[in-house]
Amino acid sequence: MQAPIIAPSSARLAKSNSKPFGPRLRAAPRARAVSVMAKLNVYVKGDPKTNTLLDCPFCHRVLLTLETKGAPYDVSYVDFDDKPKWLVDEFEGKVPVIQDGDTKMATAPEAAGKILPAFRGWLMASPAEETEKKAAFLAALDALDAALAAAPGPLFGGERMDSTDAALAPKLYHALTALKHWKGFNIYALPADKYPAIKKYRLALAELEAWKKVDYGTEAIIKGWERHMKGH
Ligand SMILES: N[C@@H](CCC(=O)N[C@@H](CS)C(=O)NCC(=O)O)C(=O)O
Repeated sequence: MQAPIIAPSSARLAKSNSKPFGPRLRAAPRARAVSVMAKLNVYVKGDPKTNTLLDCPFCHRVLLTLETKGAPYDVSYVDFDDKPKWLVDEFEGKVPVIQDGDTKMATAPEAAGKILPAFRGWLMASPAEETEKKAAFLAALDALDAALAAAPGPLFGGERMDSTDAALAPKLYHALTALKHWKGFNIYALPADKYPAIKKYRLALAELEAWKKVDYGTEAIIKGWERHMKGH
């Protein structure tokens, strides 16, 4: 079998993977920031019998990021012909899944990518769909809060925006503005323990010069969605 492409890490990957689905690593401390958290465990597409990394570009991305950041991590190889039940039940059978202590999550882009479709789904829901679409949006927001809580913080990119932030922040802005206007959904009216990472995220964004410079304002968002809702 071909050696993994990421040669320097392969020895470490293999060594750290003696028990692919065995008992968890030591529990992570409560804090979630990358700089202080316990070693992450990344579930990737691979062959657990030979500890070989296989061809998943999404896993590859996560591994490259961790390597580049120099963050310590373990790897668990997932045999696609014999996936663990939790992966199928909780993550549609998809990798990568990043485990931080007891928390398992899909990648940040995955959590971030669900916000816009879930928001549109709720905004445009027919009365019969309302409950289901609202629940789907709240689930997407929960997943985003968990992903953000595990990020360097307050942004995915730390103090500066990275490409995930640049893609996500405008969509989140639209979602929270339009849902407040049309559905009366206001995260700031919820208890403090609801969406704490998203609240921090938005505060941090509002302080950024880059954000302030190209902010078109909530009225423009409402006008824009008003047109979409009329079918434009
Ligand atoms: N949007 C996800 C995509 C993950 C994904 O689609 N992974 C593929 C492997 S490349 C997968 O696990 N597919 C399940 C299968 O083919 O059984 C991400 O960015 O992490």
